[in-house]
Amino acid sequence: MAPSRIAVVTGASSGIGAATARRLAEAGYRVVLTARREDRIEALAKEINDAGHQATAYPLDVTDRAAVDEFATAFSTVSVLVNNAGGALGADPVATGDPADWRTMYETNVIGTLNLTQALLPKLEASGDGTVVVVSSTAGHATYEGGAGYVAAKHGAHVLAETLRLEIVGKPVRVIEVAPGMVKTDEFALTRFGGDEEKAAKVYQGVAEPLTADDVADTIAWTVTRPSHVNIDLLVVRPRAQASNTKVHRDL
Ligand code: 8X3
Repeated sequence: MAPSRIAVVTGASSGIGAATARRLAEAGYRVVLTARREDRIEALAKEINDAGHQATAYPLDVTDRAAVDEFATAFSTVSVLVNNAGGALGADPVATGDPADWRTMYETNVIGTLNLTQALLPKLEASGDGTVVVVSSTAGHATYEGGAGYVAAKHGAHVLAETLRLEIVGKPVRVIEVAPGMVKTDEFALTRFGGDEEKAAKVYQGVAEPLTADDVADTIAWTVTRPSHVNIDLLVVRPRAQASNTKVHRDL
C-alpha cells in the first residue's frame, strides 16, 4: 500500500481547524495537527486514530519561526498545508483600537501563514502534487466598522495567497483561498471579545443558522480533493442569512 499523503493543519485545536483535520483524515490523508494547546490536539489525534484514520499531534506556535523550521524537518514531502491558525482581537474603531491587538493579529494571521508556507513549500513541491490552503475570511475582501485590525490582517492573508499563486505558477502546487463569513464556533467571538460571553453571543443573535466549523471544513476538503489540475482560487462561503459583512438577517 502506498504511504498516506500528509496534510498539515494549523490551528487544529478547535473550530474550523479541528473540523478540517477530521474531514481530511476521512478523505485518506495522514493529518498532522498543529496548535499551541497540546492536550487538545493530542485528544483530537486520538479521536481520529480511534476512528480508523491517521493523525499525529505536533504542538506548534505558528509565529515562532525557529520552531516552524524545526517542525518542517520532520517531513520529506507534504501534500497539503492548511493555514488556518489566526483569529480576531477586539472590535474597536480605528480611533481607539489597541495597536498591540493589531500587531498580534498580523503576526498570527499573516506571519504565521508566511512561516508555515515558506517552511513547507519545498516539501509541497517535492510531493509532486501539493496544495496550500489559506483560510482567510470575508474580512479579507471587504471592511466593516470596528473590524479594521482584523480586516487589515485578513487582507494580508488574501494578498499572500494571491501573490504566491502568481509566483509559483508552473510548479506542481495549488494555492487555494477559502474565505468564510459568519461561522459560529466555540472560540472565535469569545476570543475576539476577551472572554465576554454576552458580547460574543450578540454576534450571532437572531441569525437562524450561522455556518458551523464543519460547514467550512466541508468546503475546504472539497477544494483540496478536486483533481490536481483544478485550482479553486477563491471560495467565499457565508450562511444564507448573511448577504455581506454588514447585511445580516436577524429574527429578533
Ligand atoms: C470572520 C468573519 O465577519 O467576523 O472571519 O469578520 S467576520
